[in-house]
Parts: sequence; C-alpha cells; structure tokens
Amino acid sequence: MPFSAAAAADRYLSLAPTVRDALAEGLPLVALESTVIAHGLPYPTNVETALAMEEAIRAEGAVPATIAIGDGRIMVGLERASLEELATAEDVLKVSRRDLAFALASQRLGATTVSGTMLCAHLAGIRFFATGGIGGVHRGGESTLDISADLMELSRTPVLVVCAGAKAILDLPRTLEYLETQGVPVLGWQTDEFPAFYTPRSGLRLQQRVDDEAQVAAIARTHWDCGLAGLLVCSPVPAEAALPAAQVETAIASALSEAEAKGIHGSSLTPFLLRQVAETTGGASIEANRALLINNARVAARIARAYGSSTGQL
Ligand code: PSU
Ligand code: MN
Repeated sequence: MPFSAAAAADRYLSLAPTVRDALAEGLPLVALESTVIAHGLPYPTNVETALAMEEAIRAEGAVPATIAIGDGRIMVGLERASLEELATAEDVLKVSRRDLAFALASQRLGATTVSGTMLCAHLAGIRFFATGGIGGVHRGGESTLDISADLMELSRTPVLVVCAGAKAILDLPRTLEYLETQGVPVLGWQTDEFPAFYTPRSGLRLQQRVDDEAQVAAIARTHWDCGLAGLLVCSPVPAEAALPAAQVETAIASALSEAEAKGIHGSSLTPFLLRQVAETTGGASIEANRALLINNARVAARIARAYGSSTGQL
C-alpha cells in the first residue's frame, strides 16, 4: 500500500485529550522533545524542567505536546506518570528518524531527539517545537561523518524549531555551513550571532535577525507557502544564566578528550559529552540548560500564537 500520512497517524499516534482538542479547535501548539528528559538532564531536574516548559507554554496561551514513544505508539502529550518513567527508566531508546520504526515495532520506551520529535510533530499536525540545543556537525565530523540527523530533518520536515543554538562540543562553523547547504533558514532571535548554548555568543554572524514573533510567523508562513521545510530560530541563553565562555571551553576540551580515550562514538557521544560537562562545571551547566529550555518554550509559544493570526506580510 502506498504511504499515507493519515493512515500512519491513525495507526501510530496517541494524542492526549488536550492535544486532540487543541488540534480540533485550531489552538496554537508547541511540541517538546523527550531525549533531553531521558538522556540530557539528571533526575529530578529533568522532570521539573519538562513540567516548567509545559507551564511556560500554557502561560503564553498555547498548548504543550511533549512527544515520546511507548507501547508501539507515538505519544503526543504526556501524562505525569509517563514523564516520570522516561525520566527514571534505564534503557530508554534514543529515537531519531533512523530509530522510529525499531522503537515502535519493538514496543520499547523511547525518547525522541530533535529529528524524531520533528517527524512525529509533523505527523500529528504540529508546526512549532521548542528544544535546548540541536545536534550538529561534530568536531572532526569532516572525517568521521558524525553529523546529527537533526540537520537533515530540518531540511525535509516543515516544523519550526526554537533552540539556543548548538553546543560548542560541536563544530559550530561547519554546522552552520551544513544548514545553509540544506536550505534551512537560521534566524537569530533578537541577536546577530549564532548562540552557543551555554553562552549567548559564538562569534559566528547570522544573516537573518528577527526581533519579534510576528516577524517570525510571517517568515514561517511564507516558507511553508513556498513548499519549503524546517526553520531554526536561535534564542540565546538568558544573560543571568549564561556560563563564562572560558569555563565552557575547558569543560568541553576535557569532555572531548575523555570521549576519545574511552572510544565513545555514535548516538552515545552527545549524552556522554553532556554528562561530562555537567560534572566539570559542578552542575552550573545544568542550571543554564534549564533556564534556556524554559525560555525557548516561551518564545516558541509566542511564535505559535502569532502564527495563528499571521497574514504572511513582513
Ligand atoms: N544537545 C543538547 N542537549 C540534548 C541534545 C542535544 O544540548 O539533549 C539531544 C537532542 O535531543 C538532539 C540530540 O536532537 O541530542 C542529538 O543527538 P545526536 O548528536 O546523536 O544526533
Ligand atoms: Mn551522531
């Protein structure tokens, strides 16, 4: 049988009642990923942060939809119990595009990455998504070819992702080059620079700055009217939660050499590097991560709301 998105949605999606109602009524929705809950932050900060992101979205008048995989279904909108399970269970699969069918068919518990979440949000009809940092081209990626599936997903799936840039554990200049090659708009939210996750600046200039949600909504509508796919909105970490750049560089350098010494690669590399950085910064990185996630949730909700009344005029 030929692929039909509606049939796939029927068969695999489990929408929470709040999400189903919001879709039916045309209310603004914001998707949230679950890899950051299962693999990106320690317990109980992960649960607290996930709930605080949902609350920030509601406070802006939009509806949150945290996405994960369980019992052979794509869950869109999580109950508190599922959130707790994801946050504490061992062996939660990390689900990017590659892993979706395996996770569904094997009935395993899975946490979706940026690429997995975009894909599932699109199946559910959700266009806006807030995360912390996207994956990118890893340092040395020109020879290892370790390039996150997140970048390719942005080039093929029409979802707007709000992030705080990408971590300097990655090769940021090559990440931006790759996004340009793939035709992904990278919009600086009230900034002229690509943010570097823990720090607001990377020294890399962006071509396209946006200053309010109406402007972003108009660009997104135009992009999608033209049949194009994903967009990235980069919102810097709030100044009061940013880490000193020197501290971040030292922590990253030691995390990278530790990963190399232990031969860690593939999908375990990002979670390993994140844990190492948290350890060497004495948890300061976790506080920054929490603050920027909540901030991004708020920005995404404002954009989703503005999109509801956008005409496509800049
Ligand atoms: N960057 C972060 N925190 C995260 C991730 C990335 O600062 O939790 C997660 C996201 O879910 C992202 C994924 O989509 O890691 C990328 O993994 P990989 O590098 O294996 O593609
Ligand atoms: Mn990778």
